[in-house]
Amino acid sequence: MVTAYLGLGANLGDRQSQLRQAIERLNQTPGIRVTRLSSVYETAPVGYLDQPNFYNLVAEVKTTLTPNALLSVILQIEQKLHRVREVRWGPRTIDIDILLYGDRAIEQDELQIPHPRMKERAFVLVPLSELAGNKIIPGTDQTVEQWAGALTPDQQIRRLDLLLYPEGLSLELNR
Ligand code: GSY
Repeated sequence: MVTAYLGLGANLGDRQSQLRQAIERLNQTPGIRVTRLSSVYETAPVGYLDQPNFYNLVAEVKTTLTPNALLSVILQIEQKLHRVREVRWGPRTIDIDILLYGDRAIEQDELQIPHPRMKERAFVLVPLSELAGNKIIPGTDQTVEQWAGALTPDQQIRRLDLLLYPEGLSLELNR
């Protein structure tokens, strides 16, 4: 069983619902258990700027899947949620990135872990700090919190007072 951290983002349609559906599908997949969620943040787009703000969060999962099997589950979930991705870096109903997978470092064409751009992104480092601030990012000698402290202040990010799982909505976390 490996602990992995996934970055989730949505900026089309009902962003809260997209995130919730993605989390539920992950948690329903054999070999994946969603164990903790960060707060949800509203974040200004990075990269391609002419698009709506994102809702971002990080999910901690425990998994028996290999990194490549986890990636293929993620791609299926993105497709099922009708991800629209006409512009590279452009708007999407849902985007799920594998940020960290245990302490592994992986360099394949289709899969790089740690996620290659995570160290510069407030929308990743700020929510990830809530769950794994003391974790060293493999391939570097600094923790998630240290990387977060080195971010430039220009990236707009706002923690939302939003409960993704209000009472009555079922996600059997820690099952
Ligand atoms: O890599 C994730 C997709 N993405 C995002 C995102 O999730 N949030 C923000 N704020 N900007 C982004 N640019 C891209 S690409």
